[in-house]
Amino acid sequence: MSETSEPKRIVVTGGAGFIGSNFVHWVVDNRPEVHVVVLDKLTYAGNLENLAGIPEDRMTFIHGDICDEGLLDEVVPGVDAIVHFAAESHNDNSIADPEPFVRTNVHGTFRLLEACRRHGVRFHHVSTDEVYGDLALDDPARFTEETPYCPSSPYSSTKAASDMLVRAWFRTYGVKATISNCSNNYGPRQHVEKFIPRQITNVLIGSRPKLYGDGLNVRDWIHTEDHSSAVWAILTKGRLGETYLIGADGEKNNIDVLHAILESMDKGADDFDWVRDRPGHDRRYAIDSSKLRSELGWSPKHTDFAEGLKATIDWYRDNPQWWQGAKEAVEAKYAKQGQ
Ligand code: NAD
Ligand code: TDX
Repeated sequence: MSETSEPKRIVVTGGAGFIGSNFVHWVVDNRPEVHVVVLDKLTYAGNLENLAGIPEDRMTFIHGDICDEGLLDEVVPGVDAIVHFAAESHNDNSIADPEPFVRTNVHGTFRLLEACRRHGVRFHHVSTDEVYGDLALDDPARFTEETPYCPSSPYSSTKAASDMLVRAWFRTYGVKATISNCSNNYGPRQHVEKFIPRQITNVLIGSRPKLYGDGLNVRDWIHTEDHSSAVWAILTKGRLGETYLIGADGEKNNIDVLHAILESMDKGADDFDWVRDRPGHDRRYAIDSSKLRSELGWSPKHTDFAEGLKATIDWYRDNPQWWQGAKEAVEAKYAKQGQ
């Protein structure tokens, strides 16, 4: 069973956040026949500036909560699909205060699935590779769609729970759903709480970058634009009920990424601080995306990480007004946690 038709009107939840807004720009730039309805609560992570420049006739913005059943009954009828990015997304926040994660990531996804069931709407769920737990540094294995779920943090456990709801709503109620689990994204408009933007902006304000633990944890980096094209491929060509892993063969340890940032910004290799490790810190993520590549013919465009990182550094350097307002509060929160 597959859904090969191109949707004409889609709801993008979390479309004012990092990956959601990059997806909205991608759709507006690449699919001229599609109208996007962004539904976003504008939490600390949502920013209307992320959608600046999008023509009014291509996008409608709705300020609201995915947990609001009444609102969903107004927004969902008549659309062809929901692409669900909205979430509480930061592991460190989930360790400090897990409740909003359970609310938005689990209950919010439940509300959206129920709305899709009532109104017969196609659903694509954007999830993370963190649902699979972690791999050892010396393990040659990578995650596949068959890897058992084993989440470590409050964040990843709520994402795992939401994936399970999607599978059950497909099997039991026939909701037309797909799931994607993607690795770590980088690119413009990522919140300064996350690793790469935090280190870039620390250098820009004259502070020292902060590395957790021994710095050897590995993340599998993908440019957010490649995540967007993969989500579109799954939405339009993916088999219903299936999960697709999204990754671009970008495994790197944190200290190597930090050294690349320091070098690009004319700093010395030791110009950073070691800080307290994250409790339960996952060691390594690695994605085998062969199913997505062979079945749907997808491949990433941004295969040169050093080049993508330089462009990301330039974006933060050129757009200080975008991040300066959030920076102080984020660093005050980290300082309290010894990070
Ligand atoms: P983000 O934190 O930058 O953005 C989240 C957006 O969701 C914000 O605009 C926020 O206002 C909105 N939102 C939060 N709660 C809401 C609610 N109750 N109702 C409506 N809107 C709400 O997150 P991101 O990094 O862009 O991640 C987007 C999605 O991609 C998430 O589902 C995340 O789990 C997934 N993901 C992220 C990564 C990554 O590297 N960042 C990797 C794989 C998957
Ligand atoms: O200051 C820091 N220093 C540091 O060493 C921060 C903020 C992070 N780190 C480390 C922790 C991780 O090993 O860098 C790595 C990346 O950290 P994050 O940017 O917080 O990402 P991660 O926890 O890997 O999760 C991200 O990828 C998967 C996203 O935030 C999730 O939403 C996504 O699901």
